[in-house]
Amino acid sequence: NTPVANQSTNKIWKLMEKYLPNTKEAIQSSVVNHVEYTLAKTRFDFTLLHCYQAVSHSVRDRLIEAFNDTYQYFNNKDVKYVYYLSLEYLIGRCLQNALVNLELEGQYKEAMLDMGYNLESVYEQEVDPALGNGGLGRLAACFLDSMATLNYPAWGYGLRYSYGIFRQQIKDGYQVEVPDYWLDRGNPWEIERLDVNFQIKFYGSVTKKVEDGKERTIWEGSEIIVARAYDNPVPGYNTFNTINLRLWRSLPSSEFDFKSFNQGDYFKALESRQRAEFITSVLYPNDSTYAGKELRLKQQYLLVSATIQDAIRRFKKKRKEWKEWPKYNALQLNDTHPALAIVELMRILTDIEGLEYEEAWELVYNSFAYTNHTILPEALEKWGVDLLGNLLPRHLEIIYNINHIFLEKISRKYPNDWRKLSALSLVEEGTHKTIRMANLSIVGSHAVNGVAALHSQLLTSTLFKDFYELRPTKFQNKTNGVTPRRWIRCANPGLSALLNDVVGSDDWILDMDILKNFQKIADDPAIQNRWMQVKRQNKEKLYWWVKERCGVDLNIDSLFDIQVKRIHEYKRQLMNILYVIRRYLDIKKTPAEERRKLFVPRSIMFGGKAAPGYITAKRIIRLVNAVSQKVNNDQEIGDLLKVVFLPNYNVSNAQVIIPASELSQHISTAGLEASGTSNMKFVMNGCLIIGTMDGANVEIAEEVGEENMFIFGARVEQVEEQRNKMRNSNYRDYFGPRLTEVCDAISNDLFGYKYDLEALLDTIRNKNDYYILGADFESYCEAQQRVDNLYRNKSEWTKKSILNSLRSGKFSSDRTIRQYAEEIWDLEPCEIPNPSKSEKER
Ligand code: GPW
Repeated sequence: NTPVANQSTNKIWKLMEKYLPNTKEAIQSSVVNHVEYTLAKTRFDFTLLHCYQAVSHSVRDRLIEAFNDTYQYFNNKDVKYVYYLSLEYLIGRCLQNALVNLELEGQYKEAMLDMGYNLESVYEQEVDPALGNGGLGRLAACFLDSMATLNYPAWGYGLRYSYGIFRQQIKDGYQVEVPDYWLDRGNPWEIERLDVNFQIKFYGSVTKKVEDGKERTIWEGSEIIVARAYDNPVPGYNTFNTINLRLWRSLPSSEFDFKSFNQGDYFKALESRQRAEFITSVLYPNDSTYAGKELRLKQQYLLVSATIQDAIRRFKKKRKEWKEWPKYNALQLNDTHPALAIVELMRILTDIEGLEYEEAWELVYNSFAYTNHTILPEALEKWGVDLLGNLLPRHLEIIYNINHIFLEKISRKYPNDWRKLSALSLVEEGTHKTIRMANLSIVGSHAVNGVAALHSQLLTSTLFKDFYELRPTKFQNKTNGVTPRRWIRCANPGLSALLNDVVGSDDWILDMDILKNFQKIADDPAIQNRWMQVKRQNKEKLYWWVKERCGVDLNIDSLFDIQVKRIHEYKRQLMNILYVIRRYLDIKKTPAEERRKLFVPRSIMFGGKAAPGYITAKRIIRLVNAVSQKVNNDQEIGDLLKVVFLPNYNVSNAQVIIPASELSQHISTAGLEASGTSNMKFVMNGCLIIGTMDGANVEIAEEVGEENMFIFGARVEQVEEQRNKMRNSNYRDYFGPRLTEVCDAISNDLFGYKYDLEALLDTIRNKNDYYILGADFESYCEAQQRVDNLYRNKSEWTKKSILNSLRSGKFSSDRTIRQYAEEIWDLEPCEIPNPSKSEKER
């Protein structure tokens, strides 16, 4: 770690103070340099892919300048850091986002065009890094963008999976999962840190030793691997701040090797090296479902242990006392997946640093905070004590210890209240004893939050009620948000230009709330026209996307009606497709000459991945494709109704799909969608929502006005009542004739695939219809009728579209991150000076 030469005199440091200029010539020369010296390409084998790689490297150079300066500045200013811990980051493509945030897109466009390349087709060469499942991972990515933009001293920490979420193909109407080896063309954005490695231990045994009258605990792991850092710069918008997303990759440890090699079994030793590398190989493809696999626990611990070691190393360099830890560090848990961080910090502070238990707990408690993202019981992590105790024996001991001290306090406060005690306990007793990771996260954190007002309210009144009563001030709400940089500025350049003209500047990108001042434009016919033009251009883009990938010719003038999200029973894609069938049957029953009067032409699109083991979700995809096949090939129907399944929904596809949509569906059973975040993206892009009063839809309704949405269905308070009704009646009476007829059509094999589809229908006919599709169906159909009626009035529709967009300011992740910083992290922004200004100007 000693520099090779005197820092103040060595010429290398002086030379490095120069920055890359932003002129066309400088950009071109940097790109050309990378073509020649980084890629070693000649004119004879130079493809668009190589062009993308050279451009990315040239942008990366700039990111590195900013990134190094940022952390050096943070360090000099002795700031507090927030560490955002997440097992998932769905960052999406980087090139355009980086150029937009560095405010260089125009210059690069020009520089590339001048060399004969269209920047947009260069963008299309990039793989979409998909190191996440859905909303939770995408939220983490939006948060990084906002943390960088708002100049917060932050670090993102995660895992560098070799395989992200699988690529979805549709074969014969079924989902097929293809491994996503996203690194096969290299990754120009990351910086491999060969010198940032931490040892990670697994298994082994715990012993106690007495040293100078003090008991010491020693955990000796029997499997040792290494976590290596890969840094991914995250540029802020309109600032020189660039923060780091540090992703860990597992590697074999050389120390461990010597032992095995010396035992003489060469191949066995190599095998164990490969096992080490395997840990960060693949992202678990479950969304909102706990699988309980040991490999997943290893992933979680690797992230947690490497991150805590890194944070401690950084803190120690400051030479502060341990009691100052919470003053300098905030750690945010993105759900319970990284909850072991609480235990790992306790372990290091007590076993290694020698702090007293109470002292250590104080530091842990005051630095950690936990975000809950669901109340679905199947998503709540509960690790078996057998598995946890085997893999991390010392951590299990510490958990028992935390629990013991916690429950003693509880029983003093509520003597003999056994119900309370067992509800609050970190340990769930039973034939299979487990550790409740949510309870651990709550007990170890000074702040716990839900992700939308309704969700946070449900947490304190149901799932975490007993904890809430114990310490009501610990519980908060932080309504989710999304970044307008990626979701408007990058994804919808037409709308961005229009908003620039309306506002007279691009200030809205940093302050979405100012859009509210321009609501009067919603009635202006000239603006309405331009608004419709923008939407039409976006629809054209999606039209070609669909034609190429699905072979379906959509009518661009039809209503683009879209539901894209992970396939889940609670999200009720099934209700959507059952309504599509209802519409199909109704059209068929109507005399041909009256059809156009009664039905607005619609293109109904579905997209989303099903977890590979989630049979019902896969059957929903099968049903959508069966209906699509039947309806799209029915000559009588023509363009009145088209149904498409959009394959491989991911971030880059979302950037095409969302700006093109006119109606989007957010129709979960009330109470079950914690927030939803695509609802916010759709609203920003001037799309109307058909939805239930669930998650953030409730707050969207508050902001944009219920009259500008299509709200339907049971409210949270009514759901249980509806379930009870269902339990006591035959589905035929309960469904009503319209839904019954739809189910019968499927049963009568109108769409084929009877075996799969009957089983699917049974989830609502004979299994108590937990998600109350039957109860909500009629109200859903009525809302759909309101959609048709409004769409006939283009001007009214457009007015509502404009108002949705202009009133969506609350849902910028900038608002969310400011609230986290002020109300949980106690974190101040720290903006680095503009390096293009001379020393004196600063
Ligand atoms: F189960 N969410 C998700 F809570 O995408 F952990 N994956 C998950 O595994 C979980 C939640 C978990 C989603 C919620 O379903 C969605 O409502 C929310 O908007 C999003 O997280 C971000 O908060």
